[in-house]
Amino acid sequence: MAQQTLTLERFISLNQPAFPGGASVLTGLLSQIGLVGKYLAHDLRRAALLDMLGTTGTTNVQGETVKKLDEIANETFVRLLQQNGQVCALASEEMEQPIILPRSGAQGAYMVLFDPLDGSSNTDVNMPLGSIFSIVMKQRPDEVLSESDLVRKGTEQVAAGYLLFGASTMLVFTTGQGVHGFTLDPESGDYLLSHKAITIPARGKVYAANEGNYHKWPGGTQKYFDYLKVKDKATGRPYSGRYSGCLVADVHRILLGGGIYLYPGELDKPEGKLRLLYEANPLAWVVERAGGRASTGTMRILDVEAKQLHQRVPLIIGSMDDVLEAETFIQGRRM
Ligand code: AHM
Ligand code: MG
Repeated sequence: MAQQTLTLERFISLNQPAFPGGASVLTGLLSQIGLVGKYLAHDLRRAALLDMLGTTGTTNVQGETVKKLDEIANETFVRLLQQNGQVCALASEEMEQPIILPRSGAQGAYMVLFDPLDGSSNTDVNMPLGSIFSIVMKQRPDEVLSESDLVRKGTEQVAAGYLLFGASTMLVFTTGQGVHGFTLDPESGDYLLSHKAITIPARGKVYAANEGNYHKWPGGTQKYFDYLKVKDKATGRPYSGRYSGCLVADVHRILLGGGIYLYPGELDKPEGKLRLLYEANPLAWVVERAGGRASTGTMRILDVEAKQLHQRVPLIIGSMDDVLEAETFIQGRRM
């Protein structure tokens, strides 16, 4: 089998000249995120041997228990992106407030919002994990930044993607021109192009959701799940359930093979669980650019008006036809 040899850096320099600031800026930013991925992959591989599993004993801004690896991942992102020179602000699931870099130093034009360790309930059981990032630009070069400047609509992203820590480490991203996947070659330490111009099938056979929440869901959502399980050869049902507890891993499977991931709103928690700015928006853009759809159930994720840094949103994402069909049930247009 032919070995892939096109590195992330070379691919960007050949293919992404239209990125604001130029291909070299994008190369610098994505390489740095790739470097974060290398550090995290290294830590995750050895975590059980180095007392890095379990919790820190604290809770984050969302009231969730913080894992030691959540903290380590966040520190790694912050440290490496602060050094990058192209970044002016950072926001993370693990930080109540963003970090605004001093204007006196080499402050860049880009703001990076990230979930440093997605699926952290998987840390202690050697299951897949991810990191998600969204990049937006400062609006004016002389702008003095505050938190509200990072709270932007998904359509304003200039780059977005994720790192996936599975059997191999991958970096998948879009800058609006296709979705491309790179696999970390442990021998050379390079990210090599393994998945060029990913397109998501219009329909899949897989659904991913935490069905333990079934009785918390509104009737329309329940009916959609009931529908997926009915045997019907013509429409490819029943669908297979595949849920890893890691959004990145579940969306990655669906991006490559089709299907639908749902973390819907609940009767007592209509806003759902996932965060708009650094979970839903970046994945929504990736999936849309691959030909899929991302919805709250009633509207396009990328059109949701962002109001708060840690705002939550219901997320229904995946193959175009599957998401459209789920919307018909959730909106009560189909029973
Ligand atoms: P996290 O970023 O704190 O790990 O939370 C996000 C995760 C997703 O990766 C995953 O799909 C979902 O939360 C799992 O939640 P639940 O345990 O409720 O199924
Ligand atoms: Mg997450």
